[in-house]
Amino acid sequence: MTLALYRYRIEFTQPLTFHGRVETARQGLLVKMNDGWGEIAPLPGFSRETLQEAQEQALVCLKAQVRGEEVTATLPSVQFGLSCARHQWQPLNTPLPEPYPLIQGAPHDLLKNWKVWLHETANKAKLKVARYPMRDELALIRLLLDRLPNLKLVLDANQGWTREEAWAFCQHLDPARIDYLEDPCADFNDIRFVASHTGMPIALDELLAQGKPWEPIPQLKALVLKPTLLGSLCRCEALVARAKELNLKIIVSSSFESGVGLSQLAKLASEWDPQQPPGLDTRRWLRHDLLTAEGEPDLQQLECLWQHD
Ligand code: OSB
Ligand code: MG
Repeated sequence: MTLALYRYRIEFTQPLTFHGRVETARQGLLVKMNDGWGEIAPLPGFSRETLQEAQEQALVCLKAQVRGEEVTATLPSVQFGLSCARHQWQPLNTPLPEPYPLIQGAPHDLLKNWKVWLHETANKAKLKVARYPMRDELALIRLLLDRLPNLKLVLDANQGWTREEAWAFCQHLDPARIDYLEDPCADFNDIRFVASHTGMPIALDELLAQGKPWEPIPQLKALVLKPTLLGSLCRCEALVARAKELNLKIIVSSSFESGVGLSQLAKLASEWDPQQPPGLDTRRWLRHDLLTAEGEPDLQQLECLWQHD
């Protein structure tokens, strides 16, 4: 069995803010098990573990495997990467809808250059909210919805509002033009309050990764699954089963992985909910990819940390 662990670094096209932390580049690990690859890339500001911790745990698991022992990873990014490297991937059979665009930037810039981000015919796009003054964010939302009559917006507050702030914001929105509002607040009771007082369709994302309690409410429309933050494919599949039971959309979403992780996430999306455009538009902020033209990781761009043949 060939096992190897590599490290990569990819510059972002512009600095990005993750829960208040400004990052200029993405760093992560690729794990190889025979012909299988997996990506281990904890996201600063979102993952509980650091890259260093993930690297140490991945090495412990890989070295145990060499000795014929089984050590179970406990860190979500390591669980995800190892389970991907071990997974028997089938080729993508149903073509997946294009990822919906993820729009980032200051409202006063986007008011001028929103056309850079959206086609005239876009029917779904995602915008971060709870970052700038409410008036500015609402002006941008109004402009986009006015100009693009077929557009429905996904708004993501990243748990940034109190229930009162979320309520105030939503009073200015038409729920029929909002595909769903992701994580308005950090606490499920506050989300329930916002949902029932505004009728806004809701999706859960970070709350799932944080392992916080939730239950179905009439306005809950979707679960956003970020496997790098959730952990093993098994844990993701349990959420997929729960979503199907409750008739919720499943949105597979990236955590700024390289092309290795992104192509696996696309396969998972086509398996779990092939109708839904996935949340994989993070690719546009990576200055380059790690894949060759043949779709294999390019070893020249990777630093080998450990190898066993
Ligand atoms: O806010 O959902 C988020 C990526 C990394 C960390 C957090 C988030 C995201 C995304 C990914 O938005 C793209 C998507 O979900 O459409
Ligand atoms: Mg989100």
